[in-house]
Amino acid sequence: MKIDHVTIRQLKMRMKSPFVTSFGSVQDKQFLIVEVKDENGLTGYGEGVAFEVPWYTEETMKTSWHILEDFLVPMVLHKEIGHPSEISQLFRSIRRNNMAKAAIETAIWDLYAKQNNLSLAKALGGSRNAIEVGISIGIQPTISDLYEKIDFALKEGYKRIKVKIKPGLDISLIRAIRNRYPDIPLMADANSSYTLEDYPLLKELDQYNLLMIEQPLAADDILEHAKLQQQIQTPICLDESICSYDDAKTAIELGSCGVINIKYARVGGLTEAKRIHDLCKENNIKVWCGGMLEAGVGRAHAIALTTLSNFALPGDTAGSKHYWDEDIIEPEVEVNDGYIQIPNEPGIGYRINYPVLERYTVKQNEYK
Ligand code: OSB
Ligand code: MG
Repeated sequence: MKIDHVTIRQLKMRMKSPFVTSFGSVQDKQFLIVEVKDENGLTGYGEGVAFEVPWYTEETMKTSWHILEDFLVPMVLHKEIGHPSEISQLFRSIRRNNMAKAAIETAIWDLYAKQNNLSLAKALGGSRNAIEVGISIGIQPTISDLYEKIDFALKEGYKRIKVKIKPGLDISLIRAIRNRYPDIPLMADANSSYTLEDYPLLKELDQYNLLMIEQPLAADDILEHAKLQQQIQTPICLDESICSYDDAKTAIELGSCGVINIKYARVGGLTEAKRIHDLCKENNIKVWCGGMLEAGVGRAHAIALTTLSNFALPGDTAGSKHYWDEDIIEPEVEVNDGYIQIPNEPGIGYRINYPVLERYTVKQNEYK
């Protein structure tokens, strides 16, 4: 295939409520939408999910724009591309910048699937017709706000609840949740806010029957997570630490985790995400699909990825209306009784809602 035309758009969309973690808060979300167009005018879309502030990984929305414009777009524009699975190799001379890479790699996957009249899920080798989803609830102003959010999520049918913890808001929070909801599938995400010295506290969490604890230690650590995992029963799930297939291999060999949260954007695209999925499958490591507070395009890619067989645990890909008053796709992503139905239409399977896309676009550039 050949890409004749690329458009990068910067969007600014207000989330229904601020999402708060141990490191910061997002409400006015800025992100990128990349459109690739072939010689027949067929288009594919990807989302650049890096935040404005580099609190989660080192990338930001602005670094993504720079890396796309100055390096990645020129590497694919007017070049003969055999298959989208070759793109990550093509980008290997550019170090890291995985979210920038994923923004255009996923767009090329969408375009490829459309050219071949296949759903993206099928093109990736997925087989499910529906996926089970959970929900991630950010840090709330008060415990009663948190209860309200959990009650609502359970009523909507979400299959597991994830809450954020941080030093000072951990044991007492989890104890309170467990007292009120003794049996719900529950997990906690620390977003790298502890150190190995907090071991006694993390050990104490073992009594609360958590499905897992996500990313307790540093974002770039794999070794100390292995030391911690030896001493606690609750499975560790790695998120920030796993940026590539090689990271996943290291973590598995060291015994750093029992579970991996796969985000295609954190690892540079769908091809690398699938490789990590396959590696985990061979090694009996469970995986689930994480989220980056995506708008519809990024969400659609996550949903397609989740149809692969080893995504055995519910992910964080909640429905559009959990985040947005209006999403940039139609139909919006809908969750019924904790399930999302996989669309059969070619590509990501959701159409772009152009009036909405344009309303939220604050900057745009074309490359041809
Ligand atoms: O750590 O998984 C995380 C949101 C932004 C950045 C990092 C994380 C999250 C979430 C929410 O937990 C995921 C979502 O609902 O998209
Ligand atoms: Mg996380």
